Parts: sequence; structure tokens; C-alpha cells
Amino acid sequence: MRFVASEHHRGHDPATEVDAGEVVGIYECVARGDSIWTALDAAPGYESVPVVEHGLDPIRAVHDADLVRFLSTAWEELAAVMAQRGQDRRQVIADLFPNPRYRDGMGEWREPDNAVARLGYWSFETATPMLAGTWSAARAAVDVALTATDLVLAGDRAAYGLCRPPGHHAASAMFGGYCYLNNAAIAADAAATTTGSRVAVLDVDYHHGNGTQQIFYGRSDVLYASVHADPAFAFPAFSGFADETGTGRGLGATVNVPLPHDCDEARYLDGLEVALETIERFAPDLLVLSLGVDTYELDPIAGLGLTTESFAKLGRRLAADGRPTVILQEGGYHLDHLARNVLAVLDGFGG
Ligand code: OKP
Ligand code: ZN
Repeated sequence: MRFVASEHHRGHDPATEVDAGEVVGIYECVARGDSIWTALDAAPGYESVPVVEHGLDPIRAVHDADLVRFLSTAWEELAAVMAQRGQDRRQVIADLFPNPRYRDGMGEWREPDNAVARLGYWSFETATPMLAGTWSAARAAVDVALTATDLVLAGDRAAYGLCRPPGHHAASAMFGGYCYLNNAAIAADAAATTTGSRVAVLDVDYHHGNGTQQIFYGRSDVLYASVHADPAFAFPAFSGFADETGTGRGLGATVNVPLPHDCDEARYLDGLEVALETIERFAPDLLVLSLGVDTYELDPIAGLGLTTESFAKLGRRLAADGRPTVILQEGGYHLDHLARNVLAVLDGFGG
């Protein structure tokens, strides 16, 4: 299997996040990308392909132009505000968010002038810091995804994109959940629109991919199917319910399979079958797999009872469907076992 990765991910090197008001070490760290890359280089049967720059057009096809403009200049503007305050900061985390009820009965929202307030205006939670290298890493992750997609569109049975930062929580006009640009959605949209093909996104990350769901919620050419921890107890809490099935032309092209806290491999694989049946009915030409391995039983912030052998089964099960597949990295936070679990999926697929 060929794979794509970018050195630029290292420029996005956050130190901390805020969890329930507590400052903790960042889980979405540089070592995640490096450990997977090192393992791919050492494993037999994997060949690295250089990243091809695809520019901003495929990003703007999915994301609001004002979000893209904000992200591209955010660090510069934040650094200026911090300098004014006499603070030398390597990262900034938003702490002010636009609750939809704030302006009840008071008319439209205005984008704030202050860069720190704008960070919250465009985001939704406190685990997604902005740093000097964030924008180029986020853009590179998109190029990784699009390069992997090109390989599959050109005939590779499957390709792996080592996207970091991840993408599936980034919506058309909002970033957050460690995600800035939605790599999988941009790849799926580019494939669907440039080739006129039907694309299914299967999201197996522990967390619901609210961003990918939102981007495709009204569309019938891209199916979004997700198997994830029930939002009743898991992040991101506001989406991923079984009764969210799409809207308008997109009705029926969103599928959510929420799983319980005490999930194990057998229950997980049953849930996966529900998602795969809907994909089968949709009959896509291309599958984009949002591959989070934070369903691992030992994951420090997640976990749905899967073992490394479960990930191998997942890879074999997806390969059995025989679809051209773009595999893109999302979450997975057990640093010591992360690469082994990703490789289990890829090897299982036939990597
Ligand atoms: C990203 B991916 C509270 C949120 C803390 C964020 C988890 C993001 C997971 N500030 N949790 O889906 O693996
Ligand atoms: Zn996740």
C-alpha cells in the first residue's frame, strides 16, 4: 500500500489543552504522527509517496471562505494581541464561545475584531490550540488527504493518508476537537465533484464526526456513516444520535450508530455491520475511511473495547467489500500502541 505524510505536521506542536477547566498535556501531539510514520517506514509493503500541493480551491469547496481566511491569519493576529499585552505565548486556546442563545431577540452576530474573541467565534471547545505552525500543518494534512485520494482515483486499491491534525470535527464554518480543516470531507467532496462519482465516508473514530456530518447533511452524492461512542456520554455531545439521518435531498444519506460505554469487540462489529449495510445499499464508487483508533480498549481519553486484533479484523472486513478505499488518519491517543493499531488495520486491509 502506498501512503502519504507531511513533515509540516511537526509545526503544529501544542503543549496543553483544557479539559473540564483543568490544563492537561495535549493528547493530539507531534509524537502521534511521528510514531505512525516511523512504523510505516519500517514495515514491509508500504511505499511513501510525496505530498502534492492542491491549493485552497478544494478547501474552499467545503469550508466557509471566512473561516479559511481566519485560520490562515489567526496566529499572526493572536501573536500581535499577546505582544500588546506583554505576553510571549507559544499557543492560544479560546475561552469565549458564541452560545446560540446569547443574542436571542437581538439580531445578527458580528465577528469580533479582537483575535482572541475571534478564535472562540470560529470554534466550539477548549482542546484545539492555535500556534505559529497550525495553519501550514492543517493545510498539509489536506494535501496529504487529497494526494492519497488521487492515488486511489488513479487505480490504487487503497492508499493511506497520515493526516495530522485530524479533521472530522471541523464543520463548514467551525473548527475544534483537535481539527481545523476537514481532511476527509475535502477529499470526499473533491472525488465526488471532480469525477461525478458516489462517495461514502465511513467514520470509525470513537468520536462522532460532527463536522463531516454537517458538511454533507443535505447532500445525496456523499453518504456519511459513523460508528461511535454514544453522544449521551461522549464528546462531542451535540450530535451523532441515531435519529440524525440527513435532510432534504440528503435524507437517508447520514447514518449514525451510537455504541454504549461497556462496548466490546462483538458489539462493535455488530454496529459496524449496520453502517456497512447502508453503505452497501448506497453502492458508492469510492470509500473514504475516517480511521480513528481511539476505540482501542486502552485509549487514555476514549475506548470502545477494541484490541489490536480487533483492528486487524476491521481491516479485513473492509477489504472484503472490495471498494477502492482512501484511508485517512483521525484520532487514537495511546502513544505506545497507536502505530501498531493503525498498522493492524492497514495490514488487515492487505497493505
Ligand atoms: C478528536 B478525535 C473539551 C474537549 C476534549 C476533545 C476530543 C477530540 C477528539 N475541551 N476532548 O475525534 O479523536
Ligand atoms: Zn476521536
